Amino acid sequence: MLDKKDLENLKSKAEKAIKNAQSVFELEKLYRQFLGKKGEVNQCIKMLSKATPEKRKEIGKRINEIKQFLQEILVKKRAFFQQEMIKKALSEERIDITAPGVKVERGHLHPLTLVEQRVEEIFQSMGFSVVLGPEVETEWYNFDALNIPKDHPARDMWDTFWLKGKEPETRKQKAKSERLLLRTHTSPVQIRYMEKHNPPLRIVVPGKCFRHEATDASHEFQFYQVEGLMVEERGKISVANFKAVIQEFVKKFFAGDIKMRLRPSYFPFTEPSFEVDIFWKSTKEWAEVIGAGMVHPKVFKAAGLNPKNWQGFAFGMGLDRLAMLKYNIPDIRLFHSVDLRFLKQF
Ligand code: FA5
Repeated sequence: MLDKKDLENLKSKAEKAIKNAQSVFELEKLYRQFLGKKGEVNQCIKMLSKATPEKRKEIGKRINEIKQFLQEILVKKRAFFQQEMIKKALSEERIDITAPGVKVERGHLHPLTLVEQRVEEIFQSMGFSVVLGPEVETEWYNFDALNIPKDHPARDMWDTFWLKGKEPETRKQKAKSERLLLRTHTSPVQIRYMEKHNPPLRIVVPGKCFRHEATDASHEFQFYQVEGLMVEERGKISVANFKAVIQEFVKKFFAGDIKMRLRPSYFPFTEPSFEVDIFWKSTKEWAEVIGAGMVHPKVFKAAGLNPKNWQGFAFGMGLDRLAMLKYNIPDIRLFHSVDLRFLKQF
């Protein structure tokens, strides 16, 4: 038979268990064990039916007190767990607005692209248009039309990557060889452009060139040139114009005093020809940067223009060499080294 002592034992057992509960889940289990429909408190209530009326009143009252008490401490404990969870979440998810942000890394342009853009910008400001040409060229455009015939010793100036393809068959093809190669310079675009456009004209042609040669600090087998071509009516343009344009370019490109010299040279497609050297302060040496000259009459003829009417100058500058001078880069091979320590400096 249920007596007071059993009730007090139940109360202290439940109280202890609730106070020691370690989680909400445990608490829910204890609720079911003591206060649920089939829980221990309800069991006691059921047993009351067998008690005498006085006892039922007395013990019933105590059971209700205990039930209420257990419900209260359970609610308190549940609230405690909820507070703990909120505190934990707040401390973990706290946004510290004073903490320094994580810098988003932005990509940037390759130094050769930066130099190409700057070169284009300067020539555009002098009225030149930017024109492109194919990297895979025919023998005719790369050599013959530029007055560099087969078996001419001048061809040795340009060690060539030849591409597999059809050997010339028809007479037309023989006259204008369609043997394919990787262009060794940007000069073939002079012919391509003059075939389609009547002078006067001013163009610059940036682009990739390829030469079958050993690499060193200033030579790559793949590098960039910017071709320049300016054609006017005969008698209206001379070497003096070339010098003025190049001096203006160099002044703007290097933004300051830079020593430059013109040296006589030889190219089959210009007459007279010269080389432009720029003084490299860090090595105290002259660097060969631009090949140039007055367009050869045979080049005009090959492009379908009458050299009696037209005159002009052309030049081809090494873009990589310009970049080396501008940024003081000691070795041309760094451009394609994919070395982030190098690239991140620009
Ligand atoms: C030429 O290629 C001529 N087509 C330039 C020219 C154009 C002359 C129009 C007259 C009229 P050259 O081989 O010197 O010339 O090359 C011109 C420039 O390209 C050089 O001064 C140099 O700056 C660059 N260059 C040549 N070969 C390499 C190489 N292997 N690696 C890096 N730069 C090179």
